[in-house]
Amino acid sequence: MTLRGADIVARGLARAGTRYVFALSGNHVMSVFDAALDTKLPLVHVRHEAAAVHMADAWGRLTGEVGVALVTGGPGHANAVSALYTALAAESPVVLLSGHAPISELGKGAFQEMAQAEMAAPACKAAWTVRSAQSLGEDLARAMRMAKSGRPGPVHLSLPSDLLEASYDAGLPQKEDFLPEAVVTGMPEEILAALAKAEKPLLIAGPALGSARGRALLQQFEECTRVPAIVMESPRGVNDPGLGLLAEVLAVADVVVLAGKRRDFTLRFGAAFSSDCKVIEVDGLPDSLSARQKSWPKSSWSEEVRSALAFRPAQWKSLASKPGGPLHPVEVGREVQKLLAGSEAVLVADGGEFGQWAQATVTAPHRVINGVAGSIGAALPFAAAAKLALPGSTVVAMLGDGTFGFHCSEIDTAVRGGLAYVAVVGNDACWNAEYQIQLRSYGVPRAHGLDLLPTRYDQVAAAFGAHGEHVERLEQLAPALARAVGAGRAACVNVTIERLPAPTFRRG
Ligand SMILES: Cc1ncc(C[n+]2csc(CCOP(=O)(O)OP(=O)(O)O)c2C)c(N)n1
Repeated sequence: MTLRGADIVARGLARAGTRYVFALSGNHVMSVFDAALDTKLPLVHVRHEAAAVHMADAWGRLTGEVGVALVTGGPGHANAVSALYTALAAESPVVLLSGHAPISELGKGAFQEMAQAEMAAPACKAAWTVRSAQSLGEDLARAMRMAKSGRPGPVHLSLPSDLLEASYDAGLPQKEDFLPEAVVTGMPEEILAALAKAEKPLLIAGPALGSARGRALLQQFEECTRVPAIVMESPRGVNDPGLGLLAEVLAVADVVVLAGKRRDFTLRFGAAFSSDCKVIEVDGLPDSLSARQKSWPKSSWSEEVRSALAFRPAQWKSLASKPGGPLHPVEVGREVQKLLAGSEAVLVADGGEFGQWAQATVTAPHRVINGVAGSIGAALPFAAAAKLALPGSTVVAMLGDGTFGFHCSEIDTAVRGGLAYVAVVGNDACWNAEYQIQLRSYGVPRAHGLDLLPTRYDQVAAAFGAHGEHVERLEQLAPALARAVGAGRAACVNVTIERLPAPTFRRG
């Protein structure tokens, strides 16, 4: 069968079961745009290449399928690279396909020629340039397999435009060729034995288990063993405000299994545990079947841990914003929580201090946060992809005003695509997380340069065709959120909030 290289890519993606390709056009990949027409592969055309990767990332986290991004070569590819780092730290299965200068012109000063694979490599599980038409199909299948095999993560493939545009007598990889390699699950018997003998055992999982499916698996393990299982996926590590008094729990644990969780800065490189705590690192997942064969001691430890993680200051219940505004972030969280009751609801949280308040005050069955990478800006692409992945769900993104600026043009993508989410912008006219660092580290007189304008982001959103709401006082919030949810299209609720440091928890 004679096919263009671009057809091999488009048909290969379709055969792999790819439901959407998050793309930004450019000379090097127009042949793939053309080929996508014949395979009916839907392209979600975004406004910045990083947003394409962020959307593929959220898709990967929420569906467990490989999220595919397609961008052009050179600067288009370079724009996409920073978003790979977020996907890498979140252990999200992503494939970035970037067009590339033609092989026949390399080294001669080709248009947008760049060492693309080398540039992407540090932010990927693997990155390479396709070298021949014969290997194109297998390269694609290998990239898709690698993204999902073992610990998931992003894989990059550069596609020289001459290989895409020429025709070959070539076969396509089979469906099975795209499937991930079988993962060895289960935990060695001696690790289960160490947990069973411990008085205060913990299982700490890495971000790959932060999905709804991963959390269900951990819950099964916890129900069967009574060993508390905790996912750590926040850049604030032991101070993750979504995990209450986690630091206290870690400090008294006697056996900790790190399941696919690195002993990195989020665990203070191990200093979060007491010196006599036994810490075991393992890559396998907890397997409740083999765990079920053991007898597990009864104790109150797992309840103690659950209540520590759920700890929030008692005064939050009665906390009120100043009359006439601005709003306290706890009150914003309280109202947003009411929207997220559905079984498929999604919370996206991003940005500095407001993102932390969001995670401390709001829970949802699905959660997409900026993750261990701690990179801000992805909220709006995340929210759009979440609505595509779970079309029947309520999707709420809570983000800071600085963060809004990174990808606000993706509101256009959401409006064009009919993707109805609600973005709640905590507007304190400041890059507050960094402002708080200045206050803490250098003192009030040396705080400078971090103010933003109290911009009407609701009007920015409205200009892109979304629904806009502006909230300055508490009594305006609930009706504004209700109108935003009811708008049936992307909506932005711009809320004037107090400029507060993120919450940290102490007992008493
Ligand atoms: C890509 C990237 N750039 C810069 C930073 C540093 N940073 C972290 S939080 C923050 C401020 C965020 O401001 P905003 O979104 O308004 O939220 P706020 O802290 O005000 O609630 C900055 C600049 C980062 N983490 N990631």
